[in-house]
Amino acid sequence: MLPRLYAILDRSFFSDSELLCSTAEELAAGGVSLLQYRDKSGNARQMLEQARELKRRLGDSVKLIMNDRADLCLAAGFDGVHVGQEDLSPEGVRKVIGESLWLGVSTHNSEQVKEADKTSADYIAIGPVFATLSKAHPDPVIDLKGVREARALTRKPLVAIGGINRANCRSVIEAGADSVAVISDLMREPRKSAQDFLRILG
Ligand code: TZP
Ligand code: MG
Repeated sequence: MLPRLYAILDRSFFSDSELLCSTAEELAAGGVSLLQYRDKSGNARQMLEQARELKRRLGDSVKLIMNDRADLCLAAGFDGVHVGQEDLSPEGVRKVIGESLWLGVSTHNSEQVKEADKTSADYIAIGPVFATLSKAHPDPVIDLKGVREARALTRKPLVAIGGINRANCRSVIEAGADSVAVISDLMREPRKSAQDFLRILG
């Protein structure tokens, strides 16, 4: 089962590796147990270095998911991969990572949810639920209605993403999501914000 809170560390929020890793440690101290590493602009070598550092500092206390890159997931000893609609297909990722590591797939509408439901994905992400500044060229917002529709289309664990904060996260779970993925509302005071989310999501 997925934890209620799925934290995403986006490289673009950090000036250096130390800050990224210490933020990850603060999130873990605040109760985060599932964390995605996301770097949309870095080169593969630097990403691997940073991912290994994260793994070294967090150990097995937090499940680590690599955005986009199955190869870097394996090389860094992560627990899974998260892919979007323009990355390797779920079947392609499975060939690389095998049966046991986690695979998550991003979707943005009902059609994509139905497709993802037929794959071996361990969870399906849906969004953006609300407006977000953390993603370049986001798909149209789906609102809580989109979360409800997605819920009706799959029995796989459902992660909602996009513009989710402490004020609206409860409504997203009530709309049928199992978990909320969050970038920006965890960045200011990571430990405290994680604690807040986990308390609110109970
Ligand atoms: N995919 C859909 S919205 C989004 C991603 C990666 C960004 C979510 O970031 P935030 O800051 O929690 O809105
Ligand atoms: Mg992607």
